[in-house]
Amino acid sequence: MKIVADDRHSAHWGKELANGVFGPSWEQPIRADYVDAELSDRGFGPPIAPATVPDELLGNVHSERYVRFIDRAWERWCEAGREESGAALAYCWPTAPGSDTLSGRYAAPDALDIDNDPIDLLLGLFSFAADCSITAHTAGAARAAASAAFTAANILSATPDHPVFARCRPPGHHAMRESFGGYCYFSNAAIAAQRLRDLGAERVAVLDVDYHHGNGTQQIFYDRADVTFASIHADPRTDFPFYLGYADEIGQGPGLGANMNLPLPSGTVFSTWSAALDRALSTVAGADAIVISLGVDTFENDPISTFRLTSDNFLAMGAQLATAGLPTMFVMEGGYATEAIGVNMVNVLDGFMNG
Ligand code: OKP
Ligand code: ZN
Repeated sequence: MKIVADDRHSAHWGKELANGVFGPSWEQPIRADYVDAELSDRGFGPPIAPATVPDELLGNVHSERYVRFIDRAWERWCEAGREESGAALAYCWPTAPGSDTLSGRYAAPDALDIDNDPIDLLLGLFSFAADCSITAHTAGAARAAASAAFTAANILSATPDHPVFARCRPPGHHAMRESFGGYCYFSNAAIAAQRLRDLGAERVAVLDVDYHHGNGTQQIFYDRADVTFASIHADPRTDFPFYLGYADEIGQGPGLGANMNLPLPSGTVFSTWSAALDRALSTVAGADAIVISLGVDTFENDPISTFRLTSDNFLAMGAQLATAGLPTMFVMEGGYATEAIGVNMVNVLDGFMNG
């Protein structure tokens, strides 16, 4: 398996509003260090340095104005005299008028000015959750993660028989076309899927096994038939992102039938989870390539999750994913039991290769 990773993530450590307290995010730099160490210990790598994701691709999967906002937000925050706070956070969000909760699309003003409109207006417009903020090094890290996913897609396209793992940080699957949240800024998996399409794959599947619903990736492809999205996750009635991820979200327009959500209850163990994976695999069958959004926050000791997968279950998960028999790349998403994330993440890769 080929590994794509670099260290530009390390200066990004956002703050999150959790339980009324604005403090350090669960999504912290050491997560990647544990994964890198475990990869190296178990003979994966050495890591390949990513090529830079083109602005055109970022602006296509997201939008040019959103990418510019992510690039400029910290400077705008500092211009407002708030550098001491350490992280830029929204406090006012657009609500019902003109918004469409299901698609995640809302009517943003056309004449937005990223350099001059109030930073609080822009932060609210371009985010959906207060667990996610922007620091001095966020844009660089988010671009590096997107670059890793882009590069992994390039490699997979050139050598489809060789699986690839993009060790992305920050994660991506919550990032919508024009909205950050859930520790995510750019949808790394969507960028990889679009890149595979651009390189000639006719149908790409994104399979999201993170504990949380991949609302961003879903939204980006919701009306498209060429990218199928399937996700196994905690019931959004009880877990983030709450407002998307229900089983009746099945795509729309040309994308009708190309979206599958498999929400599972709190306390889910691997036998149940694995049966859901079989269902998800049946919908991705026939794709030319598969992008797996790999979060290991389904782990029994994850501090913000309630599923009960064991470290050994991740080996079995990898082996089960391999039964799809498709050109496969992995994009790293969540996992917050930091000291176990390396073992759990690499167990999936090991099970996939050797299961
Ligand atoms: C990102 B990824 C609890 C956490 C609030 C929600 C979870 C974001 C998960 N205070 N943040 O899907 O792993
Ligand atoms: Zn997650």
